[in-house]
Amino acid sequence: MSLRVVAPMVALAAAGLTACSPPNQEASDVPGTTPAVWTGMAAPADHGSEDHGGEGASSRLNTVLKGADGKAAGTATFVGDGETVVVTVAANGLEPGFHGLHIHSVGSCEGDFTSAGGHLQVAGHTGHPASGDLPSLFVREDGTANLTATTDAFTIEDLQNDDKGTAIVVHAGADNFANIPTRYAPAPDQATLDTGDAGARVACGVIK
Ligand SMILES: [Cu+2]
Repeated sequence: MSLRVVAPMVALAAAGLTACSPPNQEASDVPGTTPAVWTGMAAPADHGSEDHGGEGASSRLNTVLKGADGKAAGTATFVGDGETVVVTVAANGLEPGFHGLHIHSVGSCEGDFTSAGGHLQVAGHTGHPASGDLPSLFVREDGTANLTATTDAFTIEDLQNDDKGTAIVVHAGADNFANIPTRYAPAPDQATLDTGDAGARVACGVIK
């Protein structure tokens, strides 16, 4: 088949696709359905040493995750370059499936972890997604999970806000990111907007 024949066919196919958009596909008008976060970037090279000062140096924070039973449940690291933060989580001992994952606004992981407060909002930011919203943690059948995500919604400095620090929290359930299509009226309530309905807190790590 010559190129001359192929080209019009491709054009036709493309036109056909556009015409076939589902007619009943409503766009959500709830802001915050697409977190300003993306995954898929390879984890940064780990040089196995503390960061070296000097120009272009990245800053790094580490935390150990504590499970609801008080046992170690993995680690999280945060590497910032001034504009983005690469979050790397390696967890274990969790229920398989998707779990909400957020930075919370208080560096405290006591009891049921409500001591960690609500989702982090950096200075001057309100609404959804919250600054601390992260892609969900997918736990495998063996209870382990690995995630690497890059965000520009907060900086390493934001994680060390004031003296209270922040915390990374894994929730018992999946996060809906307040993404409730309007056909499920009424609109999401404040609890959904604030929490994504991800349920109890099952692992927590203080970031300081
Ligand atoms: Cu949370």
